[in-house]
Order: sequence, then structure tokens, then C-alpha cells
Amino acid sequence: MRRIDSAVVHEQNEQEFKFLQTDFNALGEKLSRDGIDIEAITKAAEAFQIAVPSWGTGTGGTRFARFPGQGEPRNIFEKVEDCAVINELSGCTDSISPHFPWDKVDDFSELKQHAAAFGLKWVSVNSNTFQDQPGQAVSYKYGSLSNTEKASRDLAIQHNLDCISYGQQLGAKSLTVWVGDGSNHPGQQHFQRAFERYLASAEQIYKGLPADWEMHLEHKMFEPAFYSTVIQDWGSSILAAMHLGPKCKSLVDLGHHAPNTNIEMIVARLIQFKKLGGFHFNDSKYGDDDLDSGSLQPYQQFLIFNELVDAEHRKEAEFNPAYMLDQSHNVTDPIESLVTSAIEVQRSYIKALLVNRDALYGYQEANDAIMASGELKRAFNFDVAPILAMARYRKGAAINPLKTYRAAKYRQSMAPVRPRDPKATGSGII
Ligand SMILES: [Mn+2]
Repeated sequence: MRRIDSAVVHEQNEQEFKFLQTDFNALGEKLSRDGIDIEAITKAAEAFQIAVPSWGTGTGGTRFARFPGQGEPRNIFEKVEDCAVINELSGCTDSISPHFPWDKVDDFSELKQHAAAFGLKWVSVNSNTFQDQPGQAVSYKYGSLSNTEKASRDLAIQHNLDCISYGQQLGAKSLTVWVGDGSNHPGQQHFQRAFERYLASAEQIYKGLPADWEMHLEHKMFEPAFYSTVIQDWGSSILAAMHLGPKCKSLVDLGHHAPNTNIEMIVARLIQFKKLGGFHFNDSKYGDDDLDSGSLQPYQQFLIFNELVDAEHRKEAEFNPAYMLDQSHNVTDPIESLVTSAIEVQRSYIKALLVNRDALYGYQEANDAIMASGELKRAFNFDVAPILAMARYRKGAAINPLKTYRAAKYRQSMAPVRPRDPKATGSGII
């Protein structure tokens, strides 16, 4: 089943293909001078996949306002439909990361089948203990897994166990836990006791993990707590992950660090100690902006992939990070942002594959800083767009995704069939 008529994709691709083939051949010739086989790199681009967050398909917002667009998905079934559109155009987003309770349904097998009909699968289940749900018996106002009240902690633990159960029904294999727990005033919270309570609660969730599942801990520097946060940084995250056991790893959200933090080095550390669970890709200028991936700091994103490709190259054991986008689209059509962002992440991966690892190691051993840096820049400065476009073409996706999307008039066609529901929970940022 398709959401974008394949005839529209075919018609658009026909207009683009001649020029693509010319550009692809020229790039292939250029890469061959460096001993790089463009066909091997194109195959890697075809294999690359990154998950779309279900909540990203709705227009995001800030604490001040949200400006919804027309034809937005109103429930998880419609979000799946938009995820299908994103995959049909990009060819690199064949999975969805759900969020509970926002995506909870009565019949998970129906939801699983609905996604499977579009060739989509489910990964990385996200729990939500940062807001109270209607009718909730106890509150998360003063925290969830680290709350001073046992009843609140127990509720948060049970919710995470429920998320595992929902994820099992969908075929997912990991649980991502982010908590907003923390404090807004110096002295409000005993740092050690709060972390001890968090660990004790997390142990209960860890015990409930199926044998083939992983638990990923997402850290975030601040917000909603503005003075201290229980899992504030990668240090707290890896300490907790090491405490809990081998199936627990850290998740890196690019927007959750202080400005100028060397995120690629954090990635290298987590790889070294087999604690890199996965990523939430986005971009950031100040705080947790959740801007579109690669829109501001493409070189940083490339340097992160340089570490990931290096680990692949060295055949690092137990290295299988989950890739996912986590963005808030406040002024764009979420489908257009997610397609563009998935391709930007794929672009960083492909550029990192062009680094000559042996040459780089040689420069590093010789302390030849300018040549080492130049090797990375050489790879980064290649325009790999023809490789990405060819990969999409060969998979039946769009050579020019945004042009094809707009030609299909998908959003306009959704406006009358998805009238706005004022009660709908549109989106979230985690
Ligand atoms: Mn995140």
C-alpha cells in the first residue's frame, strides 16, 4: 500500500534522472581517483535507515504557542500514514518510534498491521512520566522515578513496564526512558537521595526487560527542571547504565547538551565502554531547540558519524546504536522537515564513509594535525547528493523528495479528510 501515487514519483523522477546520471557518473569518476567505489557507497546509502518519531508528524510548538497546520494527523493511525509518506519519498525511514500514552490503542495488532501494510516497523518505545494524565491517582509534579513519594515512583515504574508490553506487541526491541525529574531551587532536592531513588526505580524497569530488549537512558541538561536535573548529562546517564547492567545503555540527543559540548567525543567514550544505545538526531543553537537535523551544524553531525563509522570499521563489539530523529517542527510542514532531516543524517553517514581510515590513523600516530584535520575535511567537502539521490531512485523513492511531495499535493488532500480536532494531542518534545 502507498500514500503517494507511484505514478507521481515516476513522473517526477523521469524529469530528473538524466541529470542525476550525469552527476553520478562525474562523482564516481572523482571518487575512483581516491580508490573509492561509488557503487559500494551507494549500496550503503540504500541500506541506511533512521526511525521517525510518531510525535514529530504533528506541528510542534513552544510553551508560548502552537500554530497547527492543515491536514495534520489526529491519531496514531494517521501519524503512521504520514510516516509512510516520509519513507516513500526518502527511502530511508522504514520504522516508527512510538510514544506512550500518546500512541496507546486498544488493539496493538491492528496498529502493527496498519504500519506493516506500508512496509513500516516499530522501534524504540518512549515512555512519558513528565506530565500527569487525566484521572491519574498521584502526580509527577515533584518527579516520577525519583519522586520522594513511593506511590508516584510506583506509577512511573508501572507505566514503563506497560510501555515494554505495548512495544512487545508492536515488535519493538528497546525502551527509551527520559525523565524530567529535577529541581528549580538550590536545596530543594537532595542530589544523592534523588539519584538513589531513580536507580532503585530503574532497577524495577530493567528487571522487566525481555531477554532481547535494551533500555536506553536519555539525558537532558535542563527543562522542565531549571536548576538541577537527575539525569542531566552523559556522566549521570552512563553511571546509571553501568549500575543497571549490560542491557542498559545511554542515548544521545544532540540538543540535550550545553552549547559547544564536544558531542562526538562523548559518542566515542560511550562506544568504548559498550554503552551507546542510540541517538535522537536534531540540531540546536541555544538550548533544547529541536531544530531540523543538520540545519545548523552539519560538520558536528559529520564528526559524530565519523566516530560511528570508525567503530563500524574497527568492527567494535556490541555496537548497534538505534538511529532516530527527535525534532519539533514549529514553522514547517513536518513531513517536509522529517524527509529533509532523515536525508541530512544519511548524508553525514555517507560522507563519513569517504574518510580514508588508514590514512587518518597514520596522521594521528605521526601527530600530523593539519593532515588529519584535512582528511576529515576532504571527506566532508564532497557533494554526495548524487549518491543519496541515486539510492532513493533505486529504491523507488523520490530523486527530488520535496518537489515530488508538493506535486502530489498530499497535504492539501488531507485537509478535508482530517478536519482539525481541538482536543487532539498534536505533538510533544522530548
Ligand atoms: Mn530526545
